[in-house]
Amino acid sequence: MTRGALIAIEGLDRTGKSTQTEILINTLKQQGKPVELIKFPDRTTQIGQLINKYLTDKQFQLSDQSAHLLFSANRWELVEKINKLLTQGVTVLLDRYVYSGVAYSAAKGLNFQWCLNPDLGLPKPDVVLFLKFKDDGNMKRDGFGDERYEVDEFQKKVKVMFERFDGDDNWRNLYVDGKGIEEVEEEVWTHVVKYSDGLDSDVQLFK
Ligand code: FDM
Ligand code: MG
Repeated sequence: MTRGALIAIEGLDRTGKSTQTEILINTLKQQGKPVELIKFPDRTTQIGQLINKYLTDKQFQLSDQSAHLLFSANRWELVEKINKLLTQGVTVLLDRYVYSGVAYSAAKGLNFQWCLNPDLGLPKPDVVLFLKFKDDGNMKRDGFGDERYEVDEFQKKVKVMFERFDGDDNWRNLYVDGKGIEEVEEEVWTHVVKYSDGLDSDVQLFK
């Protein structure tokens, strides 16, 4: 039975993830391929609303560990939905996922493996597109600086943590420096096209 592909788009803030996921969704839809977008954090659930408060209200205090576990819990809230869609042959596009979860928390000084532990058992993406600036170009983009983590020094630490996943066989670096939306879009497609009709293999889990 062919299942849908699980595709994650990752990156620092203001690297174009949401723009590219939206384009990719449209491309797949135009080809008549069933696809669903899931954005993490999903701020609409009960846990998601708490996360939203944490991100937007700097007075709202949570320990780093508690915040981390909420982000993970937010993924576990949606795992049933993700698995069901994949089984139905729907391509699931994730705008941020486990990798953001680990990178942002580990950048605060929490142990990397400790950060990954609560996500063990979640479905592992078939492919991860990591939108990446060679320098700190994301921090110069409009809109940067509004939320809790949008601070230059912190973003640099997050980048280092993201890069610890580089080398995983599903990881694809996609450099966006100086590129227009369409150029990035084409590159995204070259990485995704082979998954666009689904896969016959079982979905892997984080372990
Ligand atoms: N973020 C996102 C985390 O710290 N942990 C997570 O598990 C996830 C999914 O939340 F700064 C951070 C990353 C970002 C913030 O994300 C909100 P969006 O994509 O800007 O909404
Ligand atoms: Mg953001």
